[in-house]
Amino acid sequence: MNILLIDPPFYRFFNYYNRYFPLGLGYLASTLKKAGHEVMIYDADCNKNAKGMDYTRLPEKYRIYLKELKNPGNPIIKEISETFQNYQPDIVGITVMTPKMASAFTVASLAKQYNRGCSVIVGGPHATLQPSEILKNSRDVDFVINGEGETVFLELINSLRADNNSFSEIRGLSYRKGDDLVHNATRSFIDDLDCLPFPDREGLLGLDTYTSEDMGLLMGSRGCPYRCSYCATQIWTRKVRYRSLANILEEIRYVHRRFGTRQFTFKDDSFTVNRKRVMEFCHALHDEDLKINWDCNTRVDLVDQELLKVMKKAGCNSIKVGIESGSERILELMDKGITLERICDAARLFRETGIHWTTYFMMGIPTETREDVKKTLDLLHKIRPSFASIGVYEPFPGTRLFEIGVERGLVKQEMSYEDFFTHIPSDYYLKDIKRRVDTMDYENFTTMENEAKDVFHDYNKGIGRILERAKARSNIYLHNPRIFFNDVEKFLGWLR
Ligand code: B12
Ligand code: SF4
Repeated sequence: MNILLIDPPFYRFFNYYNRYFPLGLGYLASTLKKAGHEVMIYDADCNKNAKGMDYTRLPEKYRIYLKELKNPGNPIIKEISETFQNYQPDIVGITVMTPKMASAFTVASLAKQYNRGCSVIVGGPHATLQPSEILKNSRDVDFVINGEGETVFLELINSLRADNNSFSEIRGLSYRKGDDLVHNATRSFIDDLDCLPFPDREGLLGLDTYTSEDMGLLMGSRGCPYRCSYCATQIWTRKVRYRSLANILEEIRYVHRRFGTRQFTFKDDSFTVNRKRVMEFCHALHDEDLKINWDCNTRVDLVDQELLKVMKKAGCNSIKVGIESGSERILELMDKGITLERICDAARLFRETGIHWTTYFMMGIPTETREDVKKTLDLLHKIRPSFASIGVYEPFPGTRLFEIGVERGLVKQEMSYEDFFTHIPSDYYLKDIKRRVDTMDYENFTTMENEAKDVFHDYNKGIGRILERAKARSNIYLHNPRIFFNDVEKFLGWLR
């Protein structure tokens, strides 16, 4: 049985930079291969000739996306159909984050056009949160898998291969039985992450279009103990499960040797949540003397001077943190558990240590006012991060802020199929697209949004910012000039 795993196209429709190895599909592929199945990964969002980079401007182009999804002559749509014809899958697995739902439905429909008999299975964060909505909306989707996918997907594939139609015992699976929807019991999480094979990077179609850095994505833990009210990380639990350090180092060594990777990116939710472990990891990595760099995400309340110094010495050249807002009131509503004082302390630590740090901000939270947004802009200039981005809040199902939106009449619980093809992704789940916040009208909000994005764009354009980033990445530029030219191209696209 041929199995094709697909990350649906999205950024590619706008020619935006997107070359991230789909880690989740990589884990599924290696698990299935280990059990003797035939699998390929098709990253249909991989953009070989990307130009754009300023993601804050992306929503302005979403209309093109909705139009092109329905255009059978679009080169991306054609490429997907051709890939089905060439690879002849019996099973198509699609990964989906909420903003990619219309893309996922489109891929499912193309799969059924290629062969009505092939099974279409959807998994990933959005599938975990809205299984009923997906199955109700599309007859092209046969199964939805909730949560951590490795074991449940393998059981489903084995059952499909045996052709025994016995799905009722497979925990974590949702499907249709006649006109009814069946949701099997949930599945417990994998205890020992070391038992999973490394994600199957070699299984990617078009492997040579990725840079060595693209191959450097990895995850050392699953789960996050925090519960920020906007964050859709429910796919994992509050209990953090860790891979052993030996297992992580082995993957790093392997990827370094196989792809020449010198820049690794940890996609753990909060990399420094266990300080002792990070210290041990840094010492072990330093002793390996691989001359690699790495970056990670964490929180401002999970760093201190000693830790940052040790991380830097072990090759950490960039840290990303969510600041979200300059308004204490909004931070509280976000359940972020951080204060403005803590943010300023962390800013000082990052500057003193000389680590490149990127910050994420948000605006458009229900009840947010112009004064709150002004506080965010003031905070940006006060803390002066190496790079800063701001996005408009998008309500994701399964989050506390989503429920607050529902209570305030701003957000609806479910979307229809038509909604996904008539609403741009940043407006998903809004009851009225002209009512994002309940404190100001649409025109005022849009003006404020554009002003805020301009402030961030101008901030990032500063020559100091650009040099700071180049300095942080000088090691990989020296070893791989292609990455330098990629960065220049990304930067020029972003300037436009
Ligand atoms: C890396 C990453 C990205 C990369 C994507 C890289 C890639 N191609 O995978 C980039 C930077 C592009 C990205 C962008 C965005 N991201 Co993101 N991202 C992540 C992050 C940090 C790690 C993803 C990952 O690799 N996880 C590790 C693997 C092992 O897990 P996984 O992918 O979920 O896969 C497992 C299961 O979900 C399941 N599974 C997944 N797919 C499938 C498919 C099948 C068929 C089956 C059976 C099972 C299955 O099995 C896998 C193995 O257990 C997660 C946070 C997290 N901790 O997961 C957020 C996360 C997925 N992102 C999120 C968000 C919100 C975004 C953005 C909207 C942010 C923004 N505002 O721009 C954009 C959306 C882009 C888009 N248009 O779709 C949310 C998703 C929310 C949601 N409801 O969908 C998450 C959960 C972060 C969060 N805490 O809120 N992201
Ligand atoms: S935003 Fe970060 S810290 Fe907060 S719950 Fe999500 S992953 Fe955890």
